[in-house]
Amino acid sequence: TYGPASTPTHPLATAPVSSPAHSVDGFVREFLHELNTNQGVTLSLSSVNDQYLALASTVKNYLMARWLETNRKTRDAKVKAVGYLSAEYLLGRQLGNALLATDLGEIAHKGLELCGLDLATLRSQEVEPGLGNGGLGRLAACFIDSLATMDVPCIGYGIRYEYGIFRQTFVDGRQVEQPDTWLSLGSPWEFPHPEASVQVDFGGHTEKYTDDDGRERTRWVPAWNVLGVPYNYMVPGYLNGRVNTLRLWSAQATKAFDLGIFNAGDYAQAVRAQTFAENISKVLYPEDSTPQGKELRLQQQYFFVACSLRDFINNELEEGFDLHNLSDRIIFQLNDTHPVIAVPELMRILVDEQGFEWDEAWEVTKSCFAYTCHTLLPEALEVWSTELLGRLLPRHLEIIFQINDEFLAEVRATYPGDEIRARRMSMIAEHPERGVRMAYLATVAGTKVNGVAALHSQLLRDKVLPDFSQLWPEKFTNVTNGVTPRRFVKMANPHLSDLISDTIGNGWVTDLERLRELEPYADDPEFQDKFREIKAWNKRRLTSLLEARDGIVLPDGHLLDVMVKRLHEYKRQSLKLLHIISLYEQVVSGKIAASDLTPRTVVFGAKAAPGYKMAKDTIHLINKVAEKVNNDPVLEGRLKVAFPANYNVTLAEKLIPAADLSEQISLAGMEASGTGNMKFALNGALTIGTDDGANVEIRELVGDKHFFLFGMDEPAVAELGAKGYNPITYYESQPQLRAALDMVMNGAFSDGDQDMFGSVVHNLLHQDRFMALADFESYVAAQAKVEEKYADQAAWTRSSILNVARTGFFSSDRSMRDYIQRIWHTQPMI
Ligand code: GP0
Repeated sequence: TYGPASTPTHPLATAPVSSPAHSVDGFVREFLHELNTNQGVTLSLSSVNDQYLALASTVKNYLMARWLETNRKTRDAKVKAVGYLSAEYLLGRQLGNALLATDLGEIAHKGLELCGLDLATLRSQEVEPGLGNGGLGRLAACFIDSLATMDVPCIGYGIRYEYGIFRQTFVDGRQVEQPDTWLSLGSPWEFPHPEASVQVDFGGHTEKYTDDDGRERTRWVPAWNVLGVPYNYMVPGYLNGRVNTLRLWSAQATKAFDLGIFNAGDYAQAVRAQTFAENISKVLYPEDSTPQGKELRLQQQYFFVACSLRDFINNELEEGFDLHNLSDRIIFQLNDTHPVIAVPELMRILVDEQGFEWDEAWEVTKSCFAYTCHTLLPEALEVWSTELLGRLLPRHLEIIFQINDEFLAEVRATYPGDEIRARRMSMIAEHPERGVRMAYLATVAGTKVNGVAALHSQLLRDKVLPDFSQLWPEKFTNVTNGVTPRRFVKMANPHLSDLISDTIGNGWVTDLERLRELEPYADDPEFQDKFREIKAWNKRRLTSLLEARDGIVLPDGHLLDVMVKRLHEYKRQSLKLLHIISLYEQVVSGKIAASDLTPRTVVFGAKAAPGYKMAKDTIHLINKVAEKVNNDPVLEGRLKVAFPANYNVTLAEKLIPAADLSEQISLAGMEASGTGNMKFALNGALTIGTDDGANVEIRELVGDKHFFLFGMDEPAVAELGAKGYNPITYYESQPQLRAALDMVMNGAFSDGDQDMFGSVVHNLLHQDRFMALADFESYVAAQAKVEEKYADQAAWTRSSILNVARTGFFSSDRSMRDYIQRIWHTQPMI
């Protein structure tokens, strides 16, 4: 326990903490003070990193009083809070967001200028905390931003990975991963609290015993343990004085790490073994949508969840709360199945430690969790082998078995004689090995289960969890994802933000539906001109960045066509690539003149999971196509392919505002939601996309005329799948497609080597699980419509403005409102 050490007696100790003066002068004073006392340098001798660290501390000092006040206020109000449990938070850089939240941007700029320093230079010194893979982790970051801005008490719980998502480099066009050493130059945004560490147990066995009241009880006798050290991060609301907390856990060895070895007296071996414990929070698993079933991963999951529950419950007990009413105090939102082991953990705490009866504990547990599913891909649904689970967490496996037994009894009572159904619904899968279906456990335990876009939630009910939605229809709901307008419009697109604010006022930043008020300006030539000028400025900004960052030169005046997201077959980067190859092939073979092409630059950004061969081969092929296309004079500079390495949040903030065309081309029924799609539309890019995920809702909102729809819809995909899909028939019947694939096969992009991309082509021709070939014709036709529209700049700009005006729905503030109303039943503090 780590309560206050003493009751404060000095009057200053209870006086409100004050912030530095909100003025250029106050800022400079604070900054220099930080530089001197924290970095231990004078301005004249300081490095850029010193200056950045001092700047970060300065901004933190402005937030500190609000953070302390928020904590006090929330503690006193005794309201229900949200505990967001997520294995990933893809935060992006902190400094810009903190400046925005405190309205210190201008002041910092001027103050640093007076010191002879450039704010932009210091900002680019920050290494972003890449503690997530992609959409799922970035969503968590948007959500905690929105909750703080909406004055909702929330604590985000996660893992402080020492190495975040790998840094991607290209060697001869192939992806090579480098470790992400994001902590190496200092970590000014975190506050470690070793005194508040908690112990987490693993392994061992369970035993039965009779307690003093003569009750049969179970106890877990673990074999080893680690310490979880909390690191707190500030999560500032936008200009509202609220600062919530993100608490990330770091694993540290305990003094008695392996009880067995210590007892055997082998001191050296025991100390060596301790470093093993610290591996738990060492590195983020870089697989997106494809769990590896690795033991260390399960350790990570249990580690952060056990720390978080312990942390929250200890606080409750210290405040004298009755755990029977835990759901009046907290709702734990499970961000996918990664934290689902929290369910048996809470049961274990209540039953084994707090002496609850099983049924009593289950009532509490059932009301404290809700589950968000982020996928439809069967291979993305986590199943932990009972062998592994039982070895690592023997007591939890017992608890899961008991939850399952009672659940199946309920199923059998509801559907007497339907044993097939009971087996289908069991949390325990029997094949290919015995394992726990974490999504089923989450569904049974959660008060609510939600998908992340309307179509996804529908398919979740109908295809992934049909038996469950039949049994408990009211349990299922949808919350369409959203993105924070602070980071992705206000910060990322400053000139557009100014134009919007000049036109309709400031309110849109926290009430994004107000962008609707821009609609009347879509036809206004003067507004259109300004809007186009801003897009051009964003393109110039991107051009200088890519030149400095990657040595990539973007041509002027091109349509900027952007596809940025994880490399995954279902997202179909290969379809985009086939389009590029096809354009190139038509020029090379003389079917069209280069001068007939709409000048276009295609930008890719994508990381592949290190062990995902097909994804890595696709990256290789994109780079080889880029090399060829970019250097062939036959194209007269009208087609360019750029693939900057290491796409991350920082690059996204520059890339998205510059884009004209947003590629959202997954096979219908495969992308749960997408969130990049929302960021592009909000920044005025038009979407070319399938009827998938949140694309459906984007199209409905912006209107068909302002969206380039193509491809099969989900029912058509299902029908073709049922009929039997044979990709080779498309190759045989479509000359343009055939020519493009032949070009790859003949070694046009591999210096004549016909094997290099053999597996990619072979896969497309003979398997093509995500039906890229089936949608090729329709995709190419939609791209022709893109070109036609782009030729009419006024029409394009009008559509672009309407995309901004009509996509305010996709603010993560709205998502949070939906969670609050449909799932959490929490209240803002105001
Ligand atoms: C889904 F299953 N997502 C997973 C996963 O393991 N990782 C991940 O990032 C994504 C979906 O693919 C999404 O459609 C969705 O918008 C996002 O989760 C947030 O819900 C891609 O953006």
